Amino acid sequence: MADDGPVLLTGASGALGRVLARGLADAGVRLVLSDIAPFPEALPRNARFEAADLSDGPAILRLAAGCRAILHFGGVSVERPFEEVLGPNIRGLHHVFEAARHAEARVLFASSNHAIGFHERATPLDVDCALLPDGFYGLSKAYGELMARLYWDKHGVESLVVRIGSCLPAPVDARMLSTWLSPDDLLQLCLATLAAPALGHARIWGASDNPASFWREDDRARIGWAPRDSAEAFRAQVGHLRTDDPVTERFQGGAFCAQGYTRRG
Ligand code: 15L
Repeated sequence: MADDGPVLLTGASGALGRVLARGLADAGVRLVLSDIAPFPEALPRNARFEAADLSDGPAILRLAAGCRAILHFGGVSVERPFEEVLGPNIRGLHHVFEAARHAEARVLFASSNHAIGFHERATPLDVDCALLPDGFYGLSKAYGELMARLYWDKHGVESLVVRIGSCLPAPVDARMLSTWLSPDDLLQLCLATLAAPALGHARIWGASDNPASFWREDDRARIGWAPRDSAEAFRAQVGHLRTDDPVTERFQGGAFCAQGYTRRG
């Protein structure tokens, strides 16, 4: 993809957003950063910041105008009541894809393993597995994945759906030996998404090269990305860190599945 315009990064003030803003700027990407919260550190070079609420359609259209890509990391990122998820993750997602359509920009949609969280850990999954959201947050990610598909089929908006596992500096429990995505592998994925000559609509598992992964086939070959890190290096530190909650330990989504769980049997 020709470097003929800046890239809009939503959710720029969050933990992942800040890492990506720095890394992308260091790689020479011109950035429009946005978040509902102020950017809490010095702006990277070649970046400007504009605060915006994802629920504000005209603001998102304005921000994306002239951008070649939208890296969409904004919105609610943990399980919350439906009414709190609705504005940023449901309406906001529509605004992001409408903005991409108008700007003729490609989209990287940061989905989550919580779109498929109710699959059992013992069941290895390919990326085309059934969507089994584990809460309203996961449901909004499943909706986002389908939104990406709709905008490709109907409007030709290119997109990469990344079903992110656990993107933290290091795994913090045994589950993350399966789900961890290193921040550097994520950065390389964003750069590959921007560089891919043709993206079409692709879906990949956002996880490092973890031998204990729950996940198998996806579309990564199409964008030329291969993770370089592995959670296995942390096994000695976190391999014993399990909960005593059977729902958390049974399903891929872990503690998100157990939140508000009332099913008997
Ligand atoms: C997510 O989607 C969350 O945004 C993050 O906070 C982690 O909890 C991660 O999933 C996970 O499943 O570990």
